Amino acid sequence: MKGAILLSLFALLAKFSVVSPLTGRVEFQGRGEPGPLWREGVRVSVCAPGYWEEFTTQTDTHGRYHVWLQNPPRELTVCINGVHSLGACVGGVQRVRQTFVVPKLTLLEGDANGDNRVDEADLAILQAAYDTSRGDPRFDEFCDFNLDGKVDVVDLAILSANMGREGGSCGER
Ligand SMILES: [Ca+2]
Ligand SMILES: [Ca+2]
Repeated sequence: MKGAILLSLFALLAKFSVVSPLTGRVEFQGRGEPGPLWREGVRVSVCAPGYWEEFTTQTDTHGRYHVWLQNPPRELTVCINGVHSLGACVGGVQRVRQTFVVPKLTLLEGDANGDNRVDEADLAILQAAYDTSRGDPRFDEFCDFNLDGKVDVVDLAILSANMGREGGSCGER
């Protein structure tokens, strides 16, 4: 009897709590075709007036990610950050059937210190680790933007291409 009451209580609660999947795909600047290097821990920020959620999740080898939203509004802004990329945002994301499908976003790399800007501070970090490979004491994975295990001219070119850029964001809660 108690169990039956609990079950109907859960059913009632479930009616009031709408859970919607959100899915999307990113591509990583400088990493070539989809593959193992496209798996990365990313931060997914979702916001709208009066709504703010943030998740950490992992992309798959095609850069796809999924999160679940609790009682989301009809329209969302979604921002994605990789480990050393600028935040990439898109607004006006709406539910299609039950799922929010985020258009593909390109993650621009070069933010070695994670402040959502690419500037001289990132260049200084890269310079300190320049011309090293993984295992070298000076090697710094935060400026190995293309994840090839080396900090070299390729990473420098990626950083230079984004010098002065600032990433998008959902802001703080
Ligand atoms: Ca930075
Ligand atoms: Ca590299």
